[in-house]
Amino acid sequence: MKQEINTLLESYLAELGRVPDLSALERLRLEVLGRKGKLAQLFKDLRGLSAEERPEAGKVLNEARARLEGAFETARERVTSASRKGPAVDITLPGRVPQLGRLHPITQVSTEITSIFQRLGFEVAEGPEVELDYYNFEALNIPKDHPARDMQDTFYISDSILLRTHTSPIQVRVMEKRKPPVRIIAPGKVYRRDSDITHSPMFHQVEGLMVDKDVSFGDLKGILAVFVHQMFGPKVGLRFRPSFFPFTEPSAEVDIQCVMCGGGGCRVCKETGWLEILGSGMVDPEVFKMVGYDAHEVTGFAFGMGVERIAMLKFGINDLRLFFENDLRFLEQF
Ligand code: 2U9
Repeated sequence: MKQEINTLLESYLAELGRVPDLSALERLRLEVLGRKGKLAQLFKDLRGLSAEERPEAGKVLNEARARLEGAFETARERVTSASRKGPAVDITLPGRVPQLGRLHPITQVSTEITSIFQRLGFEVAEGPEVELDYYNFEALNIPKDHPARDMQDTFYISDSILLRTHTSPIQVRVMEKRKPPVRIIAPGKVYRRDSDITHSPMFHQVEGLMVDKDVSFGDLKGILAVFVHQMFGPKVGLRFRPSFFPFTEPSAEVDIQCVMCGGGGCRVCKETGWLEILGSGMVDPEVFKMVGYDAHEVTGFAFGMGVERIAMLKFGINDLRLFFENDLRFLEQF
């Protein structure tokens, strides 16, 4: 029997050295150490031995079981650490390209507009989005009964505090603090109680202001023509159309030749050949009076534009809501 035990031990130790994975190992374990396995059978066979042979055979069998159990443990460690290493790396696979973030198209256009004016000597100015009624309306010659002040259009926080409806209060605050000459560009978010396909309750504006001795309507026309040509291309035509704003006099709206049809007339320009892109004018003397400037000493021009509108025209986008949905399929195109 001793011979039989040693042969079995040798053959299983050899197999354990080769076993490839956990399931083969388990099969082997049941075969030899299981309740109905080969060792269990040998333990049963001990009963058939004589009283002299049994102790010696029992000792050999116990030693064989201990060695096999140890060998199983070693084999288990070997196959589990091999499987943890995983398959070999395939160095021919293309690398993973990390997703790059980018600026929102509205930020890109706002920055582009601002940079054009910075190159023309304008300095960027900022101010609070939660404003006093005084800076948003009163100082801009918008009287108490003006329709722009209507609760319908403005988000009021209290009687005298509101969300700014334009970035103009930035210019008022700068003029209050500084003496002329002033040449500033004021980008930022503004808020109006409006929401449909062409209006969003929050949108972006860029406004500009230049105040000095002898600033003329000609200066306004020259600066805005440079802006239009840098923004939309040197061949795009522009025109100034008379308009009215409480804070400028005279006032003018600026149209450019339709970016879709080139001026021939299409659905986008409602067959006129022209698209309105901004409002402008000479700063009203009443506004200068409010900030303590002498309207006999200085003159100035101001202008304002909606960034979403400029971006829609520049990129040929027909639905304002696309800017606010944050759909990557849209945003990734810019
Ligand atoms: C001061 C004095 C004058 C800013 C101006 C406009 C004309 C204008 C609109 C364009 C489209 C707003 O986004 S929009 O709806 N803006 O037409 N804005 S002049 O005039 C100022 C500003 C500040 C102290």
